[in-house]
Amino acid sequence: MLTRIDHIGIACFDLDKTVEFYRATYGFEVFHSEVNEEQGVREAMLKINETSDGGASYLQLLEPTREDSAVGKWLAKNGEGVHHIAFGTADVDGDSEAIRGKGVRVLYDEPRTGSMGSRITFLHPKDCHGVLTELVTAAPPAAADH
Ligand code: MC0
Repeated sequence: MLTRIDHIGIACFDLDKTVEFYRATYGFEVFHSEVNEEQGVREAMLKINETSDGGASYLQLLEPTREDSAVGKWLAKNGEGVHHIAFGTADVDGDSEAIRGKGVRVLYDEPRTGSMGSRITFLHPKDCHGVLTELVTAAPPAAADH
């Protein structure tokens, strides 16, 4: 069951400048940052609020580490802006299989590693009315390294 907006992914050319915009304009601070080489991104997570399912909602700022990454290709074509939306679930395996059964393309056979040790998968934007959609199961608190 999808229980929250886990994050909104925003593609940017310069992570440090974009982080500073969100800090100076809204007062949002970086909760966590990391490089995900598999996904080809340097990212910063800005926590917006805790949620009633024990999780939280974030803005995820993404700078590509290489031009041929998903975010690098998207930025070259579209410029900066909202890249994807991510829904939180306690069961990314079960929910992605259920959604696959409804005819939506799930991009990974098995969930991969996302921000803060989470397990993630993506749904093809062409099957989701133009929105690249991610499903996230957060790591247990002890495993999340931030
Ligand atoms: C591509 N398309 C999108 C899109 N990216 N539409 C909406 N939102 C996006 N973000 C559209 C293109 O405009 C194009 O439509 C069609 O999809 C094919 O795109 P493409 O440029 O030819 O690129 P592909 O097919 O090579 O790749 C698209 C695909 C890829 C969605 C499969 O980006 C992908 O695998 N994404 C999942 C991984 C990802 O995005 N990682 C970065 C975030 P037209 O009409 O022109 O044909 S990593 C992350 O978020 C992690 C770290 C985390 O949360 O923890």
